[in-house]
Amino acid sequence: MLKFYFSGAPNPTKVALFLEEAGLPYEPIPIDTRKGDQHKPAYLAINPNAKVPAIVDGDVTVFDSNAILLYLADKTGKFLPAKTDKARGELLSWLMFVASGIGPYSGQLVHFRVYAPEKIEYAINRYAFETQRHFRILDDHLAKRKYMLGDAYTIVDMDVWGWARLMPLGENAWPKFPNLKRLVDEIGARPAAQRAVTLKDRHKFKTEMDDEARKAMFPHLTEKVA
Ligand SMILES: N[C@@H](CCC(=O)N[C@@H](CS)C(=O)NCC(=O)O)C(=O)O
Repeated sequence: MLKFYFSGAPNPTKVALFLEEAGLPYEPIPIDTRKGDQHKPAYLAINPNAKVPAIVDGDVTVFDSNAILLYLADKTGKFLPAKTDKARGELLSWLMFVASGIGPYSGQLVHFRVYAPEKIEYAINRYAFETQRHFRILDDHLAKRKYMLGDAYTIVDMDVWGWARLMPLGENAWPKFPNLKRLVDEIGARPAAQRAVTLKDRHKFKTEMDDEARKAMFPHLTEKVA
């Protein structure tokens, strides 16, 4: 059975959404990143990047949420747009937009706002600005179509939902993105999304951000590079 290495964080949750939507049988394997499971040799053999999610599907290993969504969609033929070069181009463009823009900027914004030991105004504003710019692009795009790729619900919508549902700019920012809100609410109401979000409750993940968690997740705190 497909093994799904996960935590309750945004990137694993969008893969959980696909697995639940597609009805694929899977074995969820918790990786407690606040306890340092991501750095254990057995997990590094699966994902050398020491992050979640990852999957092992027979003799196939895939890491990175965006790569996993594409792999699973191609494999099952589900949640993909029409089989045309034009639609494939749009699919790849928006997947990479989420992978290289929405994900990293949202993650760094949360890092500098919530976890950084010093609150650096420049860094917070830089990441808030870029996060807002990326979400505005999504919102404008969704003003003209129901889903990211048109009329059909695809892996790009799942990819967007992963971070957008947590609105890293803060709940007060939602009025700026009414079209994105419509999509996030619609997906959030789907039974598969509810199962994806509550998957983490089957395991007792560590919640404290103590020294052990900081060492595992923010190793730069003790290793000066620049
Ligand atoms: N590009 C990767 C990013 C993965 C990522 O940053 N995962 C976070 C959770 S959302 C993680 O594993 N954090 C633990 C750590 O940084 O040690 C993906 O989309 O899968």
